[in-house]
Amino acid sequence: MPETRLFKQHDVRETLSLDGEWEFYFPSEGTTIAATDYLQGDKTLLEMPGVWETNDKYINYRGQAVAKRVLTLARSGAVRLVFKGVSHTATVFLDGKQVGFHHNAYTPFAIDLPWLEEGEHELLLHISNEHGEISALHVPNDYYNYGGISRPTELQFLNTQAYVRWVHFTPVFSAGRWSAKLQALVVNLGAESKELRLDLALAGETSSVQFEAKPGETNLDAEIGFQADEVEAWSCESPKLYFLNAALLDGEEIIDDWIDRVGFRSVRVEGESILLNEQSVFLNGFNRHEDHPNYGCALPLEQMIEDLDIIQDLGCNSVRTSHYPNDERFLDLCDERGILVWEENHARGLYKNSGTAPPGIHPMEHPKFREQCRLVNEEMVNEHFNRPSIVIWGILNECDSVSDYGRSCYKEQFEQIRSLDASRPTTFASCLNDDNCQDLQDIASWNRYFGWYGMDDPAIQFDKFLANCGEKFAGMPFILSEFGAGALPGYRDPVRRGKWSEDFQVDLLDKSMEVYLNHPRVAGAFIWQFCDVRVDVKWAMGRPRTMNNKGVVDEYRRPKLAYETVKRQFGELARSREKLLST
Ligand code: ADA
Repeated sequence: MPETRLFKQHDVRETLSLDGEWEFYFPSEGTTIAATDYLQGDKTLLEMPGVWETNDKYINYRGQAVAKRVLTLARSGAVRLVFKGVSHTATVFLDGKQVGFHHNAYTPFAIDLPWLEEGEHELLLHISNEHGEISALHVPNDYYNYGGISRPTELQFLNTQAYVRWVHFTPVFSAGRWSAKLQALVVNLGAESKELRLDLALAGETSSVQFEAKPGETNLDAEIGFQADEVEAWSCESPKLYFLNAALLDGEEIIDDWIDRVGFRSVRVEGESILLNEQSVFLNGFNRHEDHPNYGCALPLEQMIEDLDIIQDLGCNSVRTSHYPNDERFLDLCDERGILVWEENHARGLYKNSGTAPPGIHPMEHPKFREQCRLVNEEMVNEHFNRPSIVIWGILNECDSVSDYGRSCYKEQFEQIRSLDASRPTTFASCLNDDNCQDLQDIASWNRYFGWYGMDDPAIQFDKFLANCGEKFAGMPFILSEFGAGALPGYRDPVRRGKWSEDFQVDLLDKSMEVYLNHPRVAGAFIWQFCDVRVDVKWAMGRPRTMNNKGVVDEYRRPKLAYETVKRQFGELARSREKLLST
């Protein structure tokens, strides 16, 4: 089984997994470490993908480390170093020379090396999970910023210096037939132009493009049309997937290839509805962090499978990747299972005095904020472009959507996202009543904790909220993007003295779901949250166990009392919608 995806992305291009044991070198307490003299650090062997927090000695370590691996090349040639995720800032050195840099744990990056001699090479990653001027997005937050090579890593051997970077697929349905809009990116690492051909194959149809590959990047457009009965739509009920094959030829020789899996589905908003394949759909599910005590944020595939088994057992058709782009294997599973995904960029609660920055400091005014958001957005959309499961692009969860400056950031990012992909609706989850950005998005989404932050009754408060704020998002779909209650695992309080018991969570979720799953103005509802997760120690006072305890299962995925309530409520929703569809 390939490590980076659930299927082989290359038959011709040779790939070598770099997962497994890495040497880590940590500086002594309170100091830093440089890649150039890493040997002065304390050496520890760690299994990657992984995070150093799973080693008790480093369970609370916030700082730098150097990870080392020796590469052995059986032949000289061009290679690509592909990192699916390093948490959270990586500077890459090969044989003592810096060859790359990447910031953000949640998006992949790759380093192209036009020529590497056969034999042994020393690969070093200088990794930091520090807070402060290094990052505007990895800040002390209501989830934990881990340290390590948190997602799979591989070495790719290129046959020549030209390769297929990606082929973006956009399904188009018109006049009863599907067609595929294809946008390929070919990279030539050499100094000379080459006459090449790109052969594309999808669902039994093909297309070829003869072109001149100049040094650098070449963008190619193609289109493939299908007869009405040639392809089956991708849907929740029938998530039909097709392989998209790209072969790069020099004359008649295939010099590189690139394979992806795609689905034919359309998604758009119409009035207050969200339409999937022209059918109105209600998104019901969970907000899910990538977090587990045994793995940190570096969840193995089997944990992703268990999480989705639980999510589907509870009757969900949707997941929100709160609050960052997710592992590609998780998205592959959602593609296979017909689970609708709201994927969002990396940001949470970046507004003044929200606790994500020193008091009085505006976290979105961090000098690196706009550039780091721009890169995350670009990497998220470009790398996850073809996932049929992703039906919504989200940005900036509960950030400053009030001030003129905040609005300029939202506007800039929605424009960027749409310029990269105009085929999916956009949204952001707001929590500020004087929100000033509702007109910038396609879908309105609000986090509302009636009954938790305060003792309000959701039934009364939600209608009051719509009366007060509904004008801001009139005419567009509305999603309840977060609602929920904290429950300490094992704390039972049948007499309902107050909050934090599992009984209180049962009552509030039951009452809230009764309102939100049946309200005519609501097109989607996501419980906060799937499982309990570790939070930064600075959040400990409001987070017993230094955890966010609003999971319906605990951090080990052990069901709380509310599990059965959620399953009943989502079950009733599914039955009522089936009835609706059958009439
Ligand atoms: C916010 C935020 C979540 C989480 C939640 C909570 O809505 O978007 O990340 O912090 O509140 O648990 O209060």
